[in-house]
Amino acid sequence: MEVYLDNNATTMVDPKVYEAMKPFFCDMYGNPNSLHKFGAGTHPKMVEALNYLYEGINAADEDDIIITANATESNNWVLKGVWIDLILNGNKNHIITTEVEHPTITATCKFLEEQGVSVTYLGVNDEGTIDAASVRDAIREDTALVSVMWANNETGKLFPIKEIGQICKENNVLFHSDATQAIGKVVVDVQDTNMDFISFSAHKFHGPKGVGGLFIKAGVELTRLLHGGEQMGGRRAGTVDVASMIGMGLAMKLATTPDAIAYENDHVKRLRDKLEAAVLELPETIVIGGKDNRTPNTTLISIRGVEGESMLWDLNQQAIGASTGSACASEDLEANPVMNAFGSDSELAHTGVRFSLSRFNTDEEIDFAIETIVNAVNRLRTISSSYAYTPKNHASEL
Ligand code: 7TS
Repeated sequence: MEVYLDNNATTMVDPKVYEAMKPFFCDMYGNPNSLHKFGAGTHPKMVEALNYLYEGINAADEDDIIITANATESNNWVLKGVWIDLILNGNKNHIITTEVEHPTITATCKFLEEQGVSVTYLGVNDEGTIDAASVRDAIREDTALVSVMWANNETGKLFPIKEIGQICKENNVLFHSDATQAIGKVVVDVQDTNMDFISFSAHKFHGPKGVGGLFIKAGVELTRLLHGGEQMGGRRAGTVDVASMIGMGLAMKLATTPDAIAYENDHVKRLRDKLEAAVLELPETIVIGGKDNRTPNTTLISIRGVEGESMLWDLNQQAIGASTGSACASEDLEANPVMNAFGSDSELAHTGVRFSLSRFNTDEEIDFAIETIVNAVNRLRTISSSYAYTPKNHASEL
């Protein structure tokens, strides 16, 4: 049996999405900007896809949703666009974000700091989230943008987006949320939360890789970063990947209906909780950030005495895929920055394993995963105890 529990890294394309994309490779392959039937013939399906995207996040008709390459591009665009518009060409110089954003936010902020922008990185509390009031306290006269993720990719923790949206509105500051890990897991409503921008990536909700979106509220300026074409209403140049856009649209529809969200909170959450409860029966195991207020599919568990990477190795031997942190960062064995942000000791930071489920996981898979995890922990703990390993000694060596 193969068990895929790394859905926060990426998801399987829903077979229905794959079917919907197929005609646009070898049959309806025209450039959508061409006037002939090969090109313009794609428009009805593209419009349908766009409508699904609008409905999925409750955008208003006048708002914009720009098709991008992924959340990486959308996040970079918002930060660099705001820098150009309000900092280089305006009188602002400050951005507020959190310490636990995905590197597509934090690394871009570091780049902007090198350009002279002042950035406040809000720390998280014991539960791995921030208090909305800390945003209010950090806002200054020259604050251009607040960027706070909707849900954390490592812990699944949800942020107080609605309250932060209200605070930003009251203070006349632009508000962006990286909703990459929230779409399809919880309700993402851009109107209810006073959002100016949100970013998302199709492959996190059973769509194809290499396509994403940026929601821009009606009337909000954002300098274009890609010049040389009038696609996307002139906001982003480049021939649109028709198949991917259509795939993303259907994936959004399938992931965001009330039934789909209910299924996440019922089936997916039940499986996650079952897995988590079984692992927590092992001594010295904890859920990083605690169990409250999370996306239904994610758990980040620390198993004391078991190095995360060793655990993954054992799991992989049994064809179980999980991760220790962002797949993008897993080639280096640096302690996970999100865990460091919790102020966790370095041992804890090296022992986290992330299991992220999807609607395609089954009870049988989870039972097999539980059995394999328990065996792996017992094996790895036996090995580490033969080295007279104690967490304290280990910490002082680092
Ligand atoms: N934002 C968040 C919150 C993410 O989790 C990721 C990917 C991205 C942005 C970037 O998405 P992309 O489609 O542009 O690559 N996160 C992860 C992860 O947690 N493990 O692997 C990739």
